[in-house]
Amino acid sequence: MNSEIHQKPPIAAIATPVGEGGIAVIRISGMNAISKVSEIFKGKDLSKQDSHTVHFGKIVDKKGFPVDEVLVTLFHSPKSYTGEETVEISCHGGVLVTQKVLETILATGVKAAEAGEFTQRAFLNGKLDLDQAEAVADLIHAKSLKAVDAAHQQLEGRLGEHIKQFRQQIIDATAMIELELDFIEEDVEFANKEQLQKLLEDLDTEIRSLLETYEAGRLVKDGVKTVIIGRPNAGKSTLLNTLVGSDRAIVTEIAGTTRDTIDADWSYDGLLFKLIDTAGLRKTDDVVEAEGVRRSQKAFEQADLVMYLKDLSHPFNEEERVEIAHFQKRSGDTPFILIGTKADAEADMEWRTEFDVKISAHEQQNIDTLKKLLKDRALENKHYDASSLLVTSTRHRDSLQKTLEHVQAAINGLKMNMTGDFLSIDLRAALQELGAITGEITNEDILDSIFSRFCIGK
Ligand SMILES: Nc1nc2c(ncn2[C@@H]2O[C@H](COP(=O)(O)OP(=O)(O)OP(=O)(O)O)[C@@H](O)[C@H]2O)c(=O)[nH]1
Ligand SMILES: [Mg+2]
Repeated sequence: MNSEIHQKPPIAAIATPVGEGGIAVIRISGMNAISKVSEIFKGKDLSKQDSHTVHFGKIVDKKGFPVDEVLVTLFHSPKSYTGEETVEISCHGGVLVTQKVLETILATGVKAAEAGEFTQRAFLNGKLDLDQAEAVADLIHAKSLKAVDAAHQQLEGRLGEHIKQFRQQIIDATAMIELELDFIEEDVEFANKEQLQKLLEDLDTEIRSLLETYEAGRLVKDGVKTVIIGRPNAGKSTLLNTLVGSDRAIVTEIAGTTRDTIDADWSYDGLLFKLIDTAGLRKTDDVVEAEGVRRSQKAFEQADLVMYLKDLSHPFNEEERVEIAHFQKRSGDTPFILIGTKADAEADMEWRTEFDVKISAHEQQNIDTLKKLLKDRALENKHYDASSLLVTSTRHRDSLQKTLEHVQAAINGLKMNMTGDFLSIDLRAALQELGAITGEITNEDILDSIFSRFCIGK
């Protein structure tokens, strides 16, 4: 990491959420941040205090009127989040008082921070790699405990470690090639060809296995889009309500009650499910209902997990059998769970079929079994291991994918007896891609799009 700290002009922002609370924190970072705060602080002389100390005093405006009683925490450069001189003012947590403290500091000529500007400075000062900075945003936006775990792993630098190891392997390979290039005039046989090939093939395998975690990583980070489909009156909305534990959707005995898709977030065992209740599937002349059915189909197509519900209180008809087979087939690789509902009122079925689970929402039968099944099926065949690192970002996945392509090109080149200088081109391109993940090689656009995801004050 870069140890050279560059201090930019100071910026300030409210770092805590807007609203009423016990305290709020305003953060100021940049060159002379402490002396800027001293201009509006009545208490000890802050310029004479040590780093990592806390001081009680008052914020006063230009005319000397008190704004609030506060605690200020001082961080001398480079020992702060951004690496710059930093002050955190803890004031009373009212919306207006917090705003007033911020305005008072801005009136001294400190600039209001942009979204993610503190973290961007931390990155530019080498306090964090780019993937770690992204993990900070993921942590803030995490909506499930598993997403928090995944972000923590990345923040601790576990992805960075893998990338560094891959880079080292490529550098080793390049060194072997350069050795060959040095002796090319003397017509020396490429002694380490097999060794080089093995090194690159091992790298290929390792990148692949990291890439394979992306599907699970995406589900853990964004949640599992889980669609509930079936005929009208199958008990879809009842199941949604049962899972989320509230009357989110309207339930009636009238077939065709749900007209539009209804979304609800539900967490189970640390995993977020984005449940989507849909309009019952049937042919209809009702324009509104027909649009609802079209939306059900669309939700089905975008799902990560499908629950098809069949009302067990009615025997199957031919149309239903065709429909179930059709959806099962169209699900392809997306897990499809066939659920029998209203098990408390089960009718005689002529057509025996294997339900994954039979439930009764009214009598709470097998609801826990269903919940567990949802989690197992959502992550099955996704190379998910609770303790291992997951690739969760499309940006990282894309860079790893490109790295893999360059490594494969080098392997192919080697097999075709291409000369070392050709192989070096591919390996250098692979290094570039890996560098983009940790931020050693970046461009402005990427940085802007990454840091704009942050909230102001982070
Ligand atoms: N006996 C019994 N009835 C149930 C159960 N679950 C739902 N029902 C009833 O089935 C009827 C339809 O339930 P809904 O949840 O509205 O069904 P839906 O699939 O959302 O129906 P549409 O929105 O019209 O497509 C209601 O009268 C529910 O009370 C159950 O476990 N047992
Ligand atoms: Mg419904």
